[in-house]
Amino acid sequence: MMTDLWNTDAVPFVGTESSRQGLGFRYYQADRVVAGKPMKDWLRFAVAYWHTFDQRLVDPFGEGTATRPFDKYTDPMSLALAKVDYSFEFYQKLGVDFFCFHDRDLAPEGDTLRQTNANLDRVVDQIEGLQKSTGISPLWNTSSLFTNARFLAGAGTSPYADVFAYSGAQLKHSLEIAKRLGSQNYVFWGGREGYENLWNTDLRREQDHMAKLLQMALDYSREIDLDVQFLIEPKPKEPTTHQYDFDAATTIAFLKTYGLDDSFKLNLEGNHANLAGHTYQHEVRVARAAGMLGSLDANQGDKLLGWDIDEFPSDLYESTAVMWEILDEGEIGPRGGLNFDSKPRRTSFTAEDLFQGHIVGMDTYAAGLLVAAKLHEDNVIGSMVSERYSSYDSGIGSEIENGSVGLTELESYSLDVPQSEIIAKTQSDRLEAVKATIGNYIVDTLGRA
Ligand code: XUL
Ligand code: CO
Repeated sequence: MMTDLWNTDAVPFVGTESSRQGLGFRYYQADRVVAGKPMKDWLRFAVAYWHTFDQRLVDPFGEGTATRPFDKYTDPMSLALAKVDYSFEFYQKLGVDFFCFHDRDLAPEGDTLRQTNANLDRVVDQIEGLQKSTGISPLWNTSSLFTNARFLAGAGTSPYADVFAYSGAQLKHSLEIAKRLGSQNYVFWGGREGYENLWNTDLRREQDHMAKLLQMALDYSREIDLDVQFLIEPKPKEPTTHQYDFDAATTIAFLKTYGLDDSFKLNLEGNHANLAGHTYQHEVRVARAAGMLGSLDANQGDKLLGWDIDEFPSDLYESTAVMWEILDEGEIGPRGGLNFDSKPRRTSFTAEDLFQGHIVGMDTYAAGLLVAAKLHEDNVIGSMVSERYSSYDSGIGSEIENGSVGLTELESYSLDVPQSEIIAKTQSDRLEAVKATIGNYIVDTLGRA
């Protein structure tokens, strides 16, 4: 179907000859095999519909600046249908196999849910047709249970039962769309599932209600035989002062409290990790430790801004760290991928900037994959970490791990040992050298890529 709606060529691979960034991939080659798998299978890139096709680049102080080739459509339904054509050509030109969307990204709301669903179904018909002819499909979809004014105090956690009811009804249709379009995952980001202030909040009751909504989604997915991996996307704050899915650890505890941990995994986002006071790598590692890594929203924040600016990722140190985790895990998640929950800056307002942002993001993660593969190949991290914990492999360490000793045995083991002997069992972590080694691997690996 490749027409020329965007007035842009398909993005070529240009390699690393020139250091100047242009509209070509320096590192990403879909079929290049790295650590036993083609790059496209490690990375499984997805384009976020809301940022790339809907976002006008507004901020709290200013109107949108974006210029898009579909701006000529003024009627909301004609625009919605046209955008689908533009979106599929965009995926094809970029060479990505997946996209992600909220229900409300696709079509305008009507006065009733019935009318809204009818608008949505027309657009989904169009998507279904293009999926068939291109093979491009949703990595995940979700329901926007936070944009409309009815969700001012939350959806599943709203104090108003009619809003909860509407949320469930809206969610039902999103699950049906997931089935129809063959989404691989279904995401819940609790956009307003938190509180502004504790004085007027029944925190326990709100969390019980949230768990109920998630359970209803699981029940209905069984009823319609929907085969998706359910994901929760943690974020600590914004829009509410405190969001219940604060970070990976809090979300895991919530899922375990309500017995939902077998049915959900996590979709982790770089900028959200920073807002929670964590690195992206931390969030991925916490999810891995709990066996709950599901998928990734690839973006980054700004060190100087304390809000969710969703920049395209360009930080090689961060992408190396994240891809190291993924290589160590063997995959992003059973059905995971890298969704660019990213938008160009407000000053980068042209259609070409949309391509440029994705190219930079894809190259940043492809470069991270190359560096991480080399770190794995040379067993740089693995040998350092196993050496650091080797005292648990035998003697008192293995007795601690296998549970054959208690405090009494530890006391007799330690009571008369001189301080100097205990201190002599510790070693320098050489952390400065470790950090420099990662930097050296980035420079050296990419220099030879
Ligand atoms: C908001 C955010 C969302 C989710 C999907 O910060 O990340 O776009 O990814 O609702
Ligand atoms: Co996100």
